[in-house]
Amino acid sequence: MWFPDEMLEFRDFAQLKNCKCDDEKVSTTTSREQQKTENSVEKCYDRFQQMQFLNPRVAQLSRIEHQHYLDLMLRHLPVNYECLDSSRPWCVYWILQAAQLLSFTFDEQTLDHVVEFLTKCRAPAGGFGGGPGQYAHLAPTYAAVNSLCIIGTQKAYRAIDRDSLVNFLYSVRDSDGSFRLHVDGETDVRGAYCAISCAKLLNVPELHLKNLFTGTGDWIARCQTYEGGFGGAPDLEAHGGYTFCGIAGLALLNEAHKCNKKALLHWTLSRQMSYEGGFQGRTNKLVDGCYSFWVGATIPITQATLASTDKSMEHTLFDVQALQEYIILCCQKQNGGLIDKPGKPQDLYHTCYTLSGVSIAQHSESARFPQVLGDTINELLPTHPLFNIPPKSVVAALSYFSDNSNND
Ligand code: FPP
Ligand code: K
Ligand code: ZN
Repeated sequence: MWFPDEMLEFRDFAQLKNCKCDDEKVSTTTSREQQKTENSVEKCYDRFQQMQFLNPRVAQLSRIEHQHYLDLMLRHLPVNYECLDSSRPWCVYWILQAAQLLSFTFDEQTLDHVVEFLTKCRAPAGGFGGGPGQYAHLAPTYAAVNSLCIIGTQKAYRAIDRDSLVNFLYSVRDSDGSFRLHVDGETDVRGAYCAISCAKLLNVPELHLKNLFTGTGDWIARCQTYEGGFGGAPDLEAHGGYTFCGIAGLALLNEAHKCNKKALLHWTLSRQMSYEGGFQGRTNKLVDGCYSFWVGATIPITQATLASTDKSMEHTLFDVQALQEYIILCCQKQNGGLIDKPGKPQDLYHTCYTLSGVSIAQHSESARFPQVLGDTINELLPTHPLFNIPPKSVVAALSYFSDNSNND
């Protein structure tokens, strides 16, 4: 139990203005974009300072509106989602994960329909495709497995054919331990992470884990760059999305020692923007709400791998208050859904990953109570930083798929 007087208060935004970008009198496209973004964020912070006593709702997460948005989207996607036709299990996952963070549950019949839909996405030779009849691909396989484990019913677990899924994982593994996203497809660290995450969550037997992931930790470690973050593949630019995949993959394999953890921590902490409070995805780029999770989760994961040797790792090293300020004051749409940055439209991906990041910020502190900013209504349920599904769903899946169960 925690107490309201231990809640985090919003900072003094007037004072914060000193942290705005200084282009040192050299105006470039990058510095102009940065200033434009800071100005749009400043408007949100100014509005909050003017309104907070008149309308306390400006400091609140609009739970009802977000729930309504997610509910509507699960039933009917608007036509502009056509470009995500090969990512339909992702849409399902983003909705289910965001809803559970808000403690919003769908009725049983709806969830049964979701399970039936994901079953249709299953490929005959194992794994899931992006829609019914599509080829198996590691990304929708990860999204489908996570979705079914969030649903967590017998029906949902039975919709995962673990044996054929393992065969699919072998079919996309290369001899150096890297993974292609699909047969004959491209190789990047998303592939390795999705494969590892599915295999670990489904409690795949040790012998398969050994055969599937021999060399994978070394391959992932090769994706770490001189900056400290990870690129999509060896010799590519460090980026928050791939950095999450890299360290989460290594942590799940218990091979985090293969990368430079101190350099990684330094790089991730440097991604938090001094004025905006949210994270950027790479050096010299703009703040974006989705990195609240990709970078936000990387920090406690990396700290946990350092924890046994370093006392200072007991406290979250990023500014969990500033991150929540950015999401609550700058990334909510009035009619529901969350966004990348002010001026952008809401979408499911950003709704999932902004809320997931806020949950990480609130719960990763080893304090007795969650670090909730502003109003008690802003408290979200926790998420497992390595899988990004509820911790209780991880425990339940591991138990259902334990070796001695008769599910195969
Ligand atoms: C750059 O976009 C983004 C990428 C190159 C990919 C990022 C990767 C992820 C988000 C991870 C995906 C993870 C899984 C598990 C599938 P951009 O140039 O539009 O954005 P930026 O300016 O913020 O870099
Ligand atoms: K972006
Ligand atoms: Zn984004």
